[in-house]
Amino acid sequence: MTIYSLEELGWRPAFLQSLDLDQESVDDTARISAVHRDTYEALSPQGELRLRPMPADTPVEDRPTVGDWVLVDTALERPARVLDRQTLFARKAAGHDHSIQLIAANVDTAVIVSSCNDDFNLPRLERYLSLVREAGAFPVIVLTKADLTHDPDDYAGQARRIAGDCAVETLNALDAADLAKLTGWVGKNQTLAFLGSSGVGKTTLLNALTGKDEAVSGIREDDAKGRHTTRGRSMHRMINGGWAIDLPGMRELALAGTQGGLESTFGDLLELTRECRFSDCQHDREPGCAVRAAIDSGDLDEARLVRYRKLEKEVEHHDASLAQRRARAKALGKVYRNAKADREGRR
Ligand SMILES: Nc1nc2c(ncn2[C@@H]2O[C@H](COP(=O)(O)OP(=O)(O)OP(=O)(O)O)[C@@H](O)[C@H]2O)c(=O)[nH]1
Ligand SMILES: [Mg+2]
Repeated sequence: MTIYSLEELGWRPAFLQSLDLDQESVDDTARISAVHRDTYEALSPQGELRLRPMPADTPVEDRPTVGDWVLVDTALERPARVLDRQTLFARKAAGHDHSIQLIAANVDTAVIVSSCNDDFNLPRLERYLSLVREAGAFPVIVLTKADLTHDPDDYAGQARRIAGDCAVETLNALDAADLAKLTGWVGKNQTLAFLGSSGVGKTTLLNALTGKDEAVSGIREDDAKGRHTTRGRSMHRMINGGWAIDLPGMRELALAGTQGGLESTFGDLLELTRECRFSDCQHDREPGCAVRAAIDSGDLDEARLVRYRKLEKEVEHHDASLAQRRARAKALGKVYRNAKADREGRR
């Protein structure tokens, strides 16, 4: 068993701020390296730990996800709490209750993986970019399977048009020489995570960077969809130092509370809207509309405006529903507290 120092595990001085050093010790911290249904695996300078789940009533946001630093309750062998996160990937959980699902935490670089085949999809790339920018991580778009197309540059060109200042690389994940295109993006003791649909080569890339042999499997020939080979979330040491997080392929990525991420992903478009004559311009037929002018001149793809509106609506809807849900929960909490106070004769 290899033991890693706090620094090697990705510890940053900023995490100290979330410890109460009078009562809590850095020696009791650990980093979550895998999340299972009923246990967590964690790494600390003391070695590998297996931790029990937190109490069932712990809110989702307060439960650890892969990459999290936790303070360990050594007596109960479970995380006592999660230290403040530097970055957090979260999405709207499936279903209608607007709850959040945590994906990974404390990631420095997010590799958004798609392939030079039918998986390639600009709206999806824009979703991932918004998620990563909202999380505060550094995005890189990697288009795998460049060896299976005649024109990888065409895919790269399309991605670059929506990527802003995010780099776009095309590569063959099975070719070791191509991996140099990736390693430049990962600093010492930093954490990298692979995001993308099933079958795009996330685990293939992770295996190449870590020397591990995690399961990969072929995709369906007819529609290039993967088989959801990776089921869990786990963090692995890379050969050159640092950590790589493998995640299951995402079937859908519904955005939640990513207004800021959306704004930076569509910065070019928002810049244009500021040049419109009317501040409340809807970019339909108003005179002096800079967005329409850019569409007419071919500088802006109209589809990008449509996609922005769709995502904006999605995020606003989620935020509004969440605010409503919180208000209801707060009101309900007040009812309970008053009822309790009544029972105890305090009112
Ligand atoms: N030719 C070629 N095959 C690739 C490339 N990248 C990945 N593959 C193959 O694509 C298939 C899927 O790769 P995985 O690494 O399992 O994909 P994944 O993204 O981890 O998929 P899930 O775990 O299901 O989310 C495997 O058969 C890989 O060998 C590439 O750049 N070129
Ligand atoms: Mg995988």
